[in-house]
Amino acid sequence: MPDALDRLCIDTIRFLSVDMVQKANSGHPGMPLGAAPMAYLLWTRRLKHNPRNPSWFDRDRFVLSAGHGSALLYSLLHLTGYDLSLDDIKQFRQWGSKTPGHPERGHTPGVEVTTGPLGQGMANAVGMAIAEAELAARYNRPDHALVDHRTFALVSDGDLMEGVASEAASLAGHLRLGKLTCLYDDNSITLAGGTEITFTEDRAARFAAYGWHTITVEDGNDLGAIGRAVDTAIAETERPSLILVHTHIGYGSPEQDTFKAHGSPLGAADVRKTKLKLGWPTEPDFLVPAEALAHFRSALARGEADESAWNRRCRAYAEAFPDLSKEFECRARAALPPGWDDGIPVFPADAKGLATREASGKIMNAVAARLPALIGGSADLDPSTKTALKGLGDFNPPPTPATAEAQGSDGGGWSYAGRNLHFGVREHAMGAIANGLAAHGGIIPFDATFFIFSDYMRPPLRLAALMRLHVIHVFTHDSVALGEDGPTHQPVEQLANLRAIPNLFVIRPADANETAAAWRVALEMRGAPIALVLTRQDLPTLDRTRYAAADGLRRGAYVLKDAPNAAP
Ligand SMILES: Cc1ncc(C[n+]2csc(CCOP(=O)(O)OP(=O)(O)O)c2C)c(N)n1
Repeated sequence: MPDALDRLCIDTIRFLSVDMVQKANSGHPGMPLGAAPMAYLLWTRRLKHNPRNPSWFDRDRFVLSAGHGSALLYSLLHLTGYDLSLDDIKQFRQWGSKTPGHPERGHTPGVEVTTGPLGQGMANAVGMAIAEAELAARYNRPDHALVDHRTFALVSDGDLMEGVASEAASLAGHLRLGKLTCLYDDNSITLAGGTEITFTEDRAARFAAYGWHTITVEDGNDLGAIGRAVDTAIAETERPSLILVHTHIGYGSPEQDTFKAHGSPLGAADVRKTKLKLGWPTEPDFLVPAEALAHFRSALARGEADESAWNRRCRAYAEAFPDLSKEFECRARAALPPGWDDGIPVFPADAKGLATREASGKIMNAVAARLPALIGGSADLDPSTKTALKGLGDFNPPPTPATAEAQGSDGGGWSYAGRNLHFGVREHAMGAIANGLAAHGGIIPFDATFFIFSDYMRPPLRLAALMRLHVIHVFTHDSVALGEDGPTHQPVEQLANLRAIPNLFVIRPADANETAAAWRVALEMRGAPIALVLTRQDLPTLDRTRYAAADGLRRGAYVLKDAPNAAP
């Protein structure tokens, strides 16, 4: 059981969160009340982070997948010393504040991803764990662990009910992402009722079947048990871990264990009752006892020491492996290496021409060797989307007899250093995992599928646009010339649909040289996702000595050829 200081700190999180929701008269008090102990333990004893530098590359990543519990995250950020003041906390859910209703990447220091649409964060976390595994495999050397961090996610019933979480968890289990740990706030309550009316499968057995390691903590207030579970998860390097922590939504409040505690302020009278019940002073609101704050703020010294130690490791690495170090540093800065585009082909004029998917595949393969950050794959469609990076390895756990003989290799061996991601037929998770790869940093992710199946990816497409993530989507089999598959495979409204998403750049090149220009735009882009919409059928390659240059595409539209007498 927690000692007095632990208890004081946990209750500080609880009541900061409750007071935030109460003052805003809006928000979700139930989850922070129940999940505060696991959050406290993780953030003060296990999470490697530096509150003074939220973008430190080798920090552990923490994703609050249950974004409605944002008050919990803001409490942790404030208390451990991020640039988020008590005044910011008091402005919860107000227009223009740093503490919006759901966590927003790029808006609040320390928020890794925008969450709120349930299930997405968990899949983002899978992407982050893939990013870490790839970077570690490519750059780490014996005695030089340049990349060595974990990904933690706090997930709820709603997260685990969403299909995207199942897709992502299935892939994570297959990939044996041992540095991924999900803490599941297993409280048997959702927004509109108890889980007994909708969600009764054995979750531990389900995740075990995906290939996860599962641990159950019977009492979500038992810090010792939570700590042991997290340590067991960390020690398990071969499988991702799901820690099922039994908690009580709205812990200590008159609404405890009811769905009423999920998403409504407790009300002044019940806030008071809850404080009295848990032995907390009823006044003032937003109380942060000095002793608790001092304890939380020890994260600052720990974080600075951890980051300094990493900086020393980076210097030693740079001496031992100067070329690799430069390459890593370039990736970490999200820069394009000099000469990255030297190999982009110029396609000669040709009346028959080629499909823009074909041109795209040639362009990708022409730049990939010089651009190690370019990593991605398709939802089981590379032969059609032409997105395989040939000879650059297949991302999978280190070879086993099964994978050594496996079909579908793009060449270059099966390992975590492989740059071809095989997403399987999982478009929704593919999009969300790509967001996680981009949010992690060091990776320019691409994904690919038939244009029609972008419909299966709309939630992560929209979130990437909101988060300003650099993700490249390759959508092929555009137009009526998609082939013989019929109306189910026919994109009709998809182009207008994607173009309606603010901050998603949609490019539909008209020939091979425009495809090259489109890939330049896509790779040089910062702070936005791009969709390249490509054909299955051949398109004539225009004669650019007679028509305007293809890089007019950069302007969004350009005059290819003036009408005679300038009268179209
Ligand atoms: C995709 C999606 N659908 C619906 C919602 C609305 N919503 C917010 S929280 C929630 C469920 C809450 O249950 P749980 O995840 O168990 O959280 P808890 O009640 O334990 O806080 C729902 C349906 C959402 N945020 N995202």
